[in-house]
Amino acid sequence: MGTGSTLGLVRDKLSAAQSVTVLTGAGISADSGVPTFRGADGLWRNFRAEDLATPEAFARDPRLVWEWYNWRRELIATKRPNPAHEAVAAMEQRFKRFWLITQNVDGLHRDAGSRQLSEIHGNIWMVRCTQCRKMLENRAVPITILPLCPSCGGLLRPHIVWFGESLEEEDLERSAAALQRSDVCLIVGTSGLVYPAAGFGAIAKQAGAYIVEINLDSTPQSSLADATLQGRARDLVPLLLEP
Ligand code: BV8
Ligand code: ZN
Repeated sequence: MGTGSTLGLVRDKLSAAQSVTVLTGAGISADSGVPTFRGADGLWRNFRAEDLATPEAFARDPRLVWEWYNWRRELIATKRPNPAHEAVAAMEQRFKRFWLITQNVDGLHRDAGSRQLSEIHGNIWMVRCTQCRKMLENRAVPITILPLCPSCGGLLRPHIVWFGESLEEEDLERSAAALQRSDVCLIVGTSGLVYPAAGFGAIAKQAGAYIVEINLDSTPQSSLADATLQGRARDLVPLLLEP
């Protein structure tokens, strides 16, 4: 089916929906100029996210990991939400029950006004003390390398979920609750490779949700989608809200 007719179908599903859940990945921020993880521009000094976003890498070389995060903070600090982020934020007023689950750590959904959300992989503007676990917002650009805790002098780390680290219990619970009650689940701009987020579509599907995937390409979860809209999130997501 062409995008036109699929779009009409998805709009009908959404107009009848009481409860909508949206799952986003790096693709929704690509249109704001934030490099995706697995796209060509996802590399940094020929390191890959999987090599640097781990507790082992931080323990071995905290300076290198902080240099990577400082580079990303400097880049993200100049980026603004795009119409896809804004449309997702507007959905909070549109549906009786709405929840956003984002894998992105760039904070652009918050900047666009989203409040009903779980940032399941953390937020690049939040840091946490490795000693006293104090959490605080730190928007310094550049950030002092190595940043120390104002309370105990311990080494601060990004408040981000690294590979091999488990997600926060509260985020997992909120996500499961939203997915299990949704009438429609939109999966936007994620390659569906990173777990447990990559399994969230199946949870919603199992609970009877109508699954819509919005992506430039097909992904491992395209097979469970009831409708796929191929294209840029910034072009397609706003169209879902049109009367
Ligand atoms: C955990 C923070 C367990 C870092 C991130 C099997 C084998 C090996 C390992 C595992 C396995 N199963 C599970 C694991 C472990 C691992 C994992 O899944 N690994 C993967 C690589 C296989 N998972 C974990 O470690 C997770 N923890 O499982 O804990 C546990 C349990 C108990 C006790 C201890 C441990 C933690 C995962 C979190 C990792 N942290 N981020 C940072 O950002 O600095 S993940 C990282 O990838 C980002 O958060 C990112 O969001 C996420 C997923 O990537 P995507 O968002 O999908 O982005 P990507 O670039 O891949 O794709 C972009 C998509 O957008 C593409 O499809 C593209 O086509 C599309 N697109 C591009 N432009 C556009 C677009 N679409 C629309 N419009 C556009 N304009
Ligand atoms: Zn401390």
